[in-house]
Amino acid sequence: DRPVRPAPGTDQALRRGATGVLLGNWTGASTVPSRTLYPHQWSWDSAFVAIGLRHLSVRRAQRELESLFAAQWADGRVPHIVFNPAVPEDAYFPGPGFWRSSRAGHPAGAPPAPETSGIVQPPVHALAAWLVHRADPDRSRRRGFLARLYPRLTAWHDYLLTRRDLGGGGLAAVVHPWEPGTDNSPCWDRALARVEPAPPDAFRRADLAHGRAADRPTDLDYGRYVRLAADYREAGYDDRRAAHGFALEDPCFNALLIAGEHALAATARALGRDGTPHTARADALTRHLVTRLWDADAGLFRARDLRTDTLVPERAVTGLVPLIVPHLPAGVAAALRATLTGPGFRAPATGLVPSYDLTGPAFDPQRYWRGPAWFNTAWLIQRGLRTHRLDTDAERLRRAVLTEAGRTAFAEYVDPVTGTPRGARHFSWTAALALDLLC
Ligand code: 9WN
Repeated sequence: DRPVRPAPGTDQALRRGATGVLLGNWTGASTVPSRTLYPHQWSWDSAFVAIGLRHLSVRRAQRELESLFAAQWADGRVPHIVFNPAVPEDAYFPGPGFWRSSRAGHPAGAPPAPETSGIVQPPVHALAAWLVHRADPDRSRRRGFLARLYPRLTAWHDYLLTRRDLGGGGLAAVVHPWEPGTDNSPCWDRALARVEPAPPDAFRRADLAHGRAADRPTDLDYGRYVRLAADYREAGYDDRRAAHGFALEDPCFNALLIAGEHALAATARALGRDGTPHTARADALTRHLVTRLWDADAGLFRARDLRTDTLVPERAVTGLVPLIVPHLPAGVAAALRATLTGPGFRAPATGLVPSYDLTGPAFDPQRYWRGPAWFNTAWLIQRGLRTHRLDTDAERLRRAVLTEAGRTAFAEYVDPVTGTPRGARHFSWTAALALDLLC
């Protein structure tokens, strides 16, 4: 007898589809974001994946985070890519031969193995570890999951709060457009315009073998990404020595750090330790976030360019993600909600949140982080709406994530105007976060 297939469009079919994606993208120790476009382990992808995976296998979700932190550097940084040695060098650019992390003598202290990149991604990990623990606290305790991860998570946040406080204002800075995870967002255009691009014949892109050129960053973008990464590499990835031609404070990155400190406070308490140092750090970070990045007139947070010490004028979804911060000053959450439901960020075709202001001058419905709607930011914003008891809005967004994830075969991103799926399909965090919202 053939098993009865769940009707397409039902929650059961979605659960089955999401499970299939996560099983298919599992490599034995971690999950690739996409079998074709991204054949290694990515830092914030792994955190989002663990959040979904905990509903299928708590053990795998723990492994996902543990394998990432096994590649942590001595200075505390968690690299944005951990390379799979079984994958050929030319399958992804820039690969291990570009980053050369294991080369001896880095003051930053990269591990001898595995090979990794030298930059970071947003700190979603402490939140993910806490949610994975909560899925099965007994099993977590038996394996010493939190006890083993806690010092590593603390070292990771310490790195961001010390070496990366480049502006001296108490927030963490990103030093490459790949670090905030929103590579070609218009937020980075002005800062990138000051970077001399590497010549086009100095590198070979692998992404265009799998993704449509119109959906991806341009060659000029890549020239600048390569220049910045090579300069950092030549400075030994040492933040005290590197010139950091690109340095910005991103609201999404710092909001995740705040959520992470709150998760570390809960983690410390679960381990019988004092959580108050983390709560104090979260409160201080929240104050700095509001002082340095809140724009009341625009009704959202903006990135601060540390080279000019000015706020970037572009309005992006990353400015709405601070809704996940629990103790915002009076009026901020309501203002963010108004922006979210206003003409700039309400995408009627999908109900998702575009990555960039629909009415903004640089809006492009297809190209990556310049307009398309992504599922990880939608998941974060729906969580933030719940944090501030905006449950009706949160429920609407939750349903939109589920509908769009299923309709698009777990697309990497979606054209917010037409609903056309873009980028990779069977994308891991889309499946993982849909699964999380089903449970
Ligand atoms: C560079 C893996 C990653 C995501 C990022 C997304 C994209 C990489 C790329 O893919 O970036 O890190 O090659 O474009 O922008 O958020 O983590 O899914």
